[in-house]
Amino acid sequence: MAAITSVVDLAMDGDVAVITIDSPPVNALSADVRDGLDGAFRAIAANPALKAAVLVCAGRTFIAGADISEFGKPPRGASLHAVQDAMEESAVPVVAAIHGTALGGGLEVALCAHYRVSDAKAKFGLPEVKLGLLPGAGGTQRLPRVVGAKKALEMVTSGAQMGAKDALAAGLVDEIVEGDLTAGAIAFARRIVAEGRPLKKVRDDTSKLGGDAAALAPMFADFRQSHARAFKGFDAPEANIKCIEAAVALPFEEGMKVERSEFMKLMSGLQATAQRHVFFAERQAAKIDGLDPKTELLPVKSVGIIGAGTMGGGIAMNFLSVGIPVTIVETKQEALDRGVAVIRRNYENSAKKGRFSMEEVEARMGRLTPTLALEDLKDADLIIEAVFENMDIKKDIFGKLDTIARPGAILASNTSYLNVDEIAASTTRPESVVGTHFFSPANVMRLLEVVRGARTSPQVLATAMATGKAIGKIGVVSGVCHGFIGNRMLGARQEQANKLILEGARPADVDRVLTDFGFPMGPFQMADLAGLDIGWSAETSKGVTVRDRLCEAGLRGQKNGKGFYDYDADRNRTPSPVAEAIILDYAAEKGINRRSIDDQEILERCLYPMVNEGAKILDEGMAQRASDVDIVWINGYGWPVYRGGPMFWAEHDAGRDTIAAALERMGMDVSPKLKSGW
Ligand code: TC6
Repeated sequence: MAAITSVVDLAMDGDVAVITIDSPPVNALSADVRDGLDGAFRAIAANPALKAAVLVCAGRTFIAGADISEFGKPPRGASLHAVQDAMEESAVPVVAAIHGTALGGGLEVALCAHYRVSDAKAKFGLPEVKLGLLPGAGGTQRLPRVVGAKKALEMVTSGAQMGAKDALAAGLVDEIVEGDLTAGAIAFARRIVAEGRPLKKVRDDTSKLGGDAAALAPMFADFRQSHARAFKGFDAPEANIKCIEAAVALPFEEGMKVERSEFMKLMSGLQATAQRHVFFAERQAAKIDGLDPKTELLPVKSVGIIGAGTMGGGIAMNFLSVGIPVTIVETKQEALDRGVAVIRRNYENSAKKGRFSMEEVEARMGRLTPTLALEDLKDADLIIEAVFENMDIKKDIFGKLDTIARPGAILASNTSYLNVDEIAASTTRPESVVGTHFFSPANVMRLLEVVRGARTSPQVLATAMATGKAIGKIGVVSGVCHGFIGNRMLGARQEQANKLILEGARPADVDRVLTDFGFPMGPFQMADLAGLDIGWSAETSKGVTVRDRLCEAGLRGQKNGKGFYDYDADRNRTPSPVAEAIILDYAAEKGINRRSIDDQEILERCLYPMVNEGAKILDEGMAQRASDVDIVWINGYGWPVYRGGPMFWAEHDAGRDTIAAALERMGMDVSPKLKSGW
């Protein structure tokens, strides 16, 4: 084998050249890889004895894309387009041999090979849209020429991956290789040479596009319309659509020009920077300060859950879905039955939507053991308490668990606000206690705040994070403080939202400003959805808050069709005149002078204090890093991903200084880190 660069080798198998990329972790197209490929194709072109070339990757995957860490930096090394041209123009057939995931630039390179083979587990996709980009290495022009404009449109705007079987059916791969991939690819190359098959260039074949521009115009129009809501606020999907339209309407080279110009626009925009930040922030969140990455994990082969309500049931589903048995405990049979029925119904609904089979529903339900006896948790590896948010109840449960749970079991609380150290102190084993704060619906939402108590052991913390990953969550470590990272910041926003509606803004104005910003819903829509009477009861109501008054007037939110909004049978909402009258009366009673409040003030007053709270969380070391705060808000509270999270937004968009100055004008106590940076 001859090393072309430290990460690319060129070897000869008789008259077949084998190029191997070995650039861990994911063989991304770094400058070194591009230089290596450039050198390899030059060497191949200069060797007249060769009959074919195979491109293969070592390690866990084929090229997983451009090297994202190079984006936004000065260009270095051979250009990807030049490498692709050399490959496509090669005088001998080039076969790409694909395993793992051929993503982004990786798939775009493979599309310049004359043939593609893969193993049966390989996956193919153009996920650039998730980075606020489009496949800028010919992907928008070549993919539709292979799988058709419609399928390509779906793939580039969703970033969804295609499995090997579908790829074979679509013509994206020519053969699925059983056994050793490199050997299979070499044999395939020899076969096409022997059969005298042509040098297929994807760029030259328009037969699979599915029609010309006029014929496909209605398809594009429908696609835009049916995805308008999902794409709202994002720049990249529309740019991707335009490029696929260009692939249909224009000759290849012209289409490439459109791709280039749309790519450059996206690349220089803030959204791509924000989405790239989120990509790395997600991976960074898994790293725990001060913890040896080799910390041995505890086994989590069985889980106990206390509470079969909305949270407990949703949490249970996460484990059942990945094959981990769950024992779920309630105090009353009716509540237990109700909880189990909800889990079953959720699974059945998914099965009806075709996500999995009815047998799978039974398999998942078969892993669930409902019980009224806390003692049944004695063998569980991990026990998660998900009961009413009340310290005395939680302490009582943890005291009992201390006597029941096996030594070494992890005792977790799903508390969303309470002091995990105080809960831990009700046991004789605080090192085994950790917070695992799930977000509702717990089977859907990706965020998991893992709350590190003062005495939580490194093993327990590492296992909680790893368990989160195993059930498909993004774990973020938080210290112990009221509301942890997410709810503590939400509190700062809610306080302002509540003041704004008394000072003159309408609930619908506050909601509109925040949904225009990119949140899926505003604070008052959220309150209505959650139920205005959470934690409220007629017996104890003191009538001191607007919310008390709304509840006293029978407004409960979406559940009874009356809240800050009135809801019709289809859940269409209109601002509630009753709620408005209550707010006006309340403001008058408190002597608040109402005034007109513009959208900018609403935005600033809702978001700046939130950022300030995030910065205070960093001041106190409650979050490990600013990007963790961003991940919490993106995955738990619907902060628009294209704005990168509150701390990214403060740093790169709104401006820390601007925010600090505005907060000072509001008379608020400004975090030192907000002034100095984090
Ligand atoms: C593109 O191609 C544009 C083309 C236009 C050209 C002009 N670059 O996710 P994992 C790192 S855009 C640099 O934990 P997995 C990652 O940060 C790109 N680094 O592993 C992590 O580093 P750490 C289109 C990358 O097995 C490590 O690799 N491609 C890249 O769970 C392991 O990653 C994509 O968007 C990269 N492209 O999943 C694909 N990819 O260990 C992005 C990963 O220091 N990648 N790293 O924290 C993925 O989706 C997944 O990484 C995966 C592997 C499915 C390949």
